[in-house]
Amino acid sequence: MNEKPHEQQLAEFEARIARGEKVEPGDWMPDDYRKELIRMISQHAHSEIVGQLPEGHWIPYAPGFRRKLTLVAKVQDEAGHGQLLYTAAETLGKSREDMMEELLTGKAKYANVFNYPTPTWADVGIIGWLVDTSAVINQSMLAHSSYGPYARAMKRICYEEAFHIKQGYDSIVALAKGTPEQRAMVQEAINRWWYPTLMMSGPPTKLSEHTARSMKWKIKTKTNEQVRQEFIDLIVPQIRALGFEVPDPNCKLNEKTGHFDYTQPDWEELKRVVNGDGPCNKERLETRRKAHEEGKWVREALAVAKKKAAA
Ligand code: BYC
Repeated sequence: MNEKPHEQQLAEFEARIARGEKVEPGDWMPDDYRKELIRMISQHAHSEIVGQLPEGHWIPYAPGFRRKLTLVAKVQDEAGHGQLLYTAAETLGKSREDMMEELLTGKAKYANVFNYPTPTWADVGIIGWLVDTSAVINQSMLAHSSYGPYARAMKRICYEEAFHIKQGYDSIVALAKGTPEQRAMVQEAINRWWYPTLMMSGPPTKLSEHTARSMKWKIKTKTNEQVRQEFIDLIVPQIRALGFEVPDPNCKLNEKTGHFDYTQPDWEELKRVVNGDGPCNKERLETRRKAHEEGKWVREALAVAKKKAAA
């Protein structure tokens, strides 16, 4: 048992963080650090498994065998990411059952973007291209997080997500080379996803409750705005290179800053959507509840096997 006074433990913990050391599961950590990580990692895990649904919906309708195979593989990867992240959160003392309960009862948050519909095949490509690009920029930052299991999970996840971007981009390029109707379908999907994707990086610092604390302990190493700006600076030239438009008349390269200016998303919409009132929240949770119910026999079988092994 560690008998050191709390102040000393905290000072030693913060000195380790300042030296760039990783914090590991059995190490002493402040309660707020643990809580902050559980909140963020469990939300992230939920985002992965709810994030399977908008694209998963298109698996039966994917145009052709190769596109279907790639989409199946991508959607399966997201389940694997959820698995890694739930395990990382468990190392902090939160049970998977509790996390699942919070998701299925609507108490937990997950990424705003997955509460929007995917009415056309182009939406699937746009998720891979835009949403996954935004995710990778954020997650490459989180790969330097001070908590070892989270940082290591991010490395693996970013590797796979980078491939998902290619999958999305490739299907968009195919549509971009297609008929005027196919190009119009892409432009409409860009219009639908632009602002939700900008919201994905989180609200600006003045509205962000957690950024200051997360950055102090290097859970995050960049603000939400920094991550969003990196995304915009990378994606705007790509969108324009394919001959599509960014649906924001204020989106222009600012010669002074070297970055693109842009119109802020509607932060009230983000609040509504992440608190359960988006276009697809009910449908997404319903689908997850059904999947959870259908997987009950697997959990029961595993529990019996575990009990037998322990006997
Ligand atoms: N969506 O103080 P703030 C993927 C919440 S999945 C939902 O700035 P923070 C993929 C926030 O949680 C990858 N909620 O918070 C999967 C907080 O609420 P609580 C998803 C949001 O944590 C399948 C409140 O608003 N990535 O790539 O400093 C298929 C105040 O916000 C959002 C991650 O999960 C949002 N966009 O920053 C395809 C990355 N924004 O907890 C692709 C990990 C804010 O106080 N998470 N909120 O009730 C993060 O990096 C950060 O948690 C956020 C928010 C940037 C999202």
